[in-house]
Amino acid sequence: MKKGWILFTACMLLFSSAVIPWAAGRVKIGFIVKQPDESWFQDEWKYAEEAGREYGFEVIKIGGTDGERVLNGIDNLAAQGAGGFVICPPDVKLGPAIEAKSLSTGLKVMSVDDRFIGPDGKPMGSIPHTGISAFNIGKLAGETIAAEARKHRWDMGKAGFLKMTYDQLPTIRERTEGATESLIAAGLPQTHIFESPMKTLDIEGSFNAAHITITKHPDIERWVVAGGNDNSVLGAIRALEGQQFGPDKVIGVGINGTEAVSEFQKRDKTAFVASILLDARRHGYDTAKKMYLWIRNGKEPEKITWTSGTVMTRDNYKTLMGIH
Ligand code: FCA
Repeated sequence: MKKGWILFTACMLLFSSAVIPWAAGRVKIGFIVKQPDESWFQDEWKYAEEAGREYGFEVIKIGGTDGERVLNGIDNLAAQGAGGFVICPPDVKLGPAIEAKSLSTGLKVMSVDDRFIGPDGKPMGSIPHTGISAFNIGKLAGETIAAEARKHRWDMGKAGFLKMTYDQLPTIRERTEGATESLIAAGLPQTHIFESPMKTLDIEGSFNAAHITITKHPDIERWVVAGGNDNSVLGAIRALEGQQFGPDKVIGVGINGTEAVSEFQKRDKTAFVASILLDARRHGYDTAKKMYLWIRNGKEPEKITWTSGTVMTRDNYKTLMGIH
């Protein structure tokens, strides 16, 4: 009889750890990001780990810089007994493949920042997502540029707009479109919108794209710069500096805030006057916590969460970022 019980208990233990990985111990979740070297994503990881410490789950961080790394990463998560993962994909078109992989491995999936696109070209409503209100945040970036231009009595009718685009990613396209709307409303002529498509969404991609545009338009004496995130604007500002356009001739406003801090810490002001600070905590801590509760209690997260942003400048960044 006793032997029977031991056998039964052993079987139950084996069964539970094979079928419901978390039953074996602490819940594990994956947090996969497309650009692990960008401070925005390091912040998301940091906040996800904070949630993990508070709720007692483990966060497995994975740099998913391309499709292969993402799919292998998901297999690894399954092998390690994770119950699900939060992901900012390297390409939104990978959505269906990632969903299929999560189904075959039995892992739950939520997206953050960049929303999956389905085979029909539309956002995949089946996957819970946390993203930013991209168009409005872009508009706010444009309005911040316009306010700065007014402060210095610029004639917007003469300024050129370095529109740092990355249209393959809808959240970025919406941001640059939002900024354009505000700048037009502030008097920028349509003919002064100079699209500068970035090949990669980083400082180098921005630098290269801006360099081409600046060289093509030697007649422009003052530039305004907006893009999808801080790095998209920072590269362009560096390219302008290289062509003798300093802060008296350029106004740039980024988005994220995380990459803006080092710019504000420089002793001399640069043309990077502000950034729209996004809520990295909600994107990292909240998503990780939601994934944990989904695995632990079966509480499925709401399908969509949009977050907002705050204008951050040299004057208020210490307060907003909690820097002393
Ligand atoms: C995208 C951008 C990031 C960040 C995030 C909220 O993923 O690439 O820099 O802005 O949206």
